[in-house]
Amino acid sequence: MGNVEPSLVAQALEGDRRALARLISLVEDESHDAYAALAALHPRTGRAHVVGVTGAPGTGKSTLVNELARQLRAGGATVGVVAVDPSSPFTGGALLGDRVRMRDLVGDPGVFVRSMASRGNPGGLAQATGNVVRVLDAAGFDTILVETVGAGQAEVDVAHAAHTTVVVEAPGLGDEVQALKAGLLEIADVLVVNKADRPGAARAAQALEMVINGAASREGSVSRGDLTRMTEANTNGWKPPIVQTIALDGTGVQEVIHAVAAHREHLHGSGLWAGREEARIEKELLDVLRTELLDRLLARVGREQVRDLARRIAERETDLYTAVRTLVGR
Ligand SMILES: Nc1nc2c(ncn2[C@@H]2O[C@H](COP(=O)(O)OP(=O)(O)OP(=O)(O)O)[C@@H](O)[C@H]2O)c(=O)[nH]1
Ligand SMILES: [Mg+2]
Repeated sequence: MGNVEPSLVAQALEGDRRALARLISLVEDESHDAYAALAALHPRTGRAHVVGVTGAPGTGKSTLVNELARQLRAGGATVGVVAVDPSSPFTGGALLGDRVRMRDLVGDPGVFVRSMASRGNPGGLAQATGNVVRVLDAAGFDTILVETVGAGQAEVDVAHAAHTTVVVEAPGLGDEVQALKAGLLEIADVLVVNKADRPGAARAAQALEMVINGAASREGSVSRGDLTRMTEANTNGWKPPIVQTIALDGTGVQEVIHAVAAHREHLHGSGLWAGREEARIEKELLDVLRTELLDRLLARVGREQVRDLARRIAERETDLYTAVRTLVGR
């Protein structure tokens, strides 16, 4: 471990916000110092409730996360926010949402907000986000909200790595159930129809209700594959509640908080919490291992040889699998 790290970890855990911000930057970059810091933090992790918030662009995720943070805070909980989204108003670690409401949060030691770019993390987005969440967990934040745009698979994976996944819908985006199209419904533990002040919210909620209940098969609007996956997702005895919200003024947000808390109780009560933790850790372990082994191999054989083999495959001198065998050895 580098000289500075032990004190940096200690300071961050004691509530020094600048140390916390520096520690987060350190683990985002996945340097050697980062590994040491993460090892030191590990025994203190595993206490936070990690809540993923995802959905189509513009559905109001950031606004909802702001309001969730504010209302959770009002209830006495401490809250960490990780916004994985370059277009997020959480730019530069500052809360720039609704300024009047945010004034309640700015300067509050019980809230910490961090935004991160969705590109440019060496070990991938999931790994970098996981590391940032671990730091906030160790620092003692009760709930950690992770906002991602449900656009690409990487973003969806990040949201799904949470204990509880909230999928946000909104009416008037040209599609009644956007989350269904994006493959997000099957990962939803709580469904939010935001912008309930707009026409079409009740209809969107009804459409979701039908999908959840499987009744939509008769409407012909949902494919059999979607339904099968939904049913499988629900065999653990949890039916995702559908909550209508107006994130702009906080309407319905307490209900989301209750639904999220109920899901946590469900995970604990059914023994699923430990199972999810282990599955998540196993996946992380494999991801890190994959990155590490690839790095080692590339350090040994060199990029040049990989490029050369790619050229030879393209020219039909060799094939993909023979090339891989050549690279990894017998
Ligand atoms: N009418 C209405 N507008 C809302 C509501 N919640 C959010 N908005 C508005 O919707 C727009 C998008 O809100 P954001 O919170 O940035 O949405 P987002 O899902 O985080 O957007 P991306 O991160 O870019 O995908 C903003 O103009 C918000 O003010 C709501 O409940 N009602
Ligand atoms: Mg956003």
